[in-house]
Amino acid sequence: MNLLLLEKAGDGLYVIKLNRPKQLNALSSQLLGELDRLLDDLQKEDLKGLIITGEGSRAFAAGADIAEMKDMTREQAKDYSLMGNRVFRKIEQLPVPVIAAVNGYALGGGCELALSCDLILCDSRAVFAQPETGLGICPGFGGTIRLARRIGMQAAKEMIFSGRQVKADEAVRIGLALRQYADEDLLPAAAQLLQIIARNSSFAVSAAKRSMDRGWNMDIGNAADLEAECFSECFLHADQRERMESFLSGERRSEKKKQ
Ligand code: CO8
Repeated sequence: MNLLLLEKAGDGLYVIKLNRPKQLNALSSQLLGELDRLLDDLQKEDLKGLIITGEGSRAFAAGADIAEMKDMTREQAKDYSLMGNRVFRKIEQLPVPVIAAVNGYALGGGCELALSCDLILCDSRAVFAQPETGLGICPGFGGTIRLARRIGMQAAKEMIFSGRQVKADEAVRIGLALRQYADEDLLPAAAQLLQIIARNSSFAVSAAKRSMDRGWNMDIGNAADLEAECFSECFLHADQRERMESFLSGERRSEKKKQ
């Protein structure tokens, strides 16, 4: 069985669906391997944006595969953690916007997968949690790193120490998810957002992503230097001149008024 499904959501816009619905899309090492290869393949295409979601009506992903993990040695557990971290880092570093469309459970590794995406949109069934400590482990696919960056250290510690489930309304309130949609509206809304972003210069969006992500952990001085780099690189691209010329000629303003 193919553990991933790939669909198009527009020109250069793709949807990856995790496809193990009977296991609530648990992230087996086989699934992670397929995801790793698919991300490489997509980067050879004219990739402009990506949505990651879960197949079926119950889960985005209910975590790493517990059946696979149960009898692991320390070395195997480390390899599994490193593999998940490498794939999620690849998602995070894609030079295009990535949206997690969380449809149902996003638990453990599922929540960590969503956190590696730029934006998290969810439906009304969404449930986020880091239940690992209840299983005798700590998060191992980036949760101890990215959750605090998204919602703050104290709220992240509460989620990770307690394993408490956070439902859609609360997830939006605490900034874990950006917005909540009716179940059937989630994927169209994610696709529409990518289409809106794709009207802008993909080079400029990528420069902004790079500056924001890399600058996050820098002091303000170094982050400002990095921003100047990213900003000035935009002037090497034809988009900048074309778009500014078109603005000044009035073309762009009349186009915007029509939208
Ligand atoms: N792994 C493997 N199988 C799973 C998982 C999972 N994470 N989650 C669900 N399944 C399977 C169930 O075993 C069941 O299979 P079967 O039908 O063959 O018995 C099927 O999916 C349906 O699940 P349930 O019968 O349990 O469905 P319920 O509606 O009763 O419950 C829940 C749904 C609440 C989502 C429940 O399935 C659950 O609690 N799942 C586990 C959630 C969890 O603890 N996730 C965290 C896992 S640990 C993790 O993600 C660590 C990440 C870092 C790893 C680092 C590498 C070392």
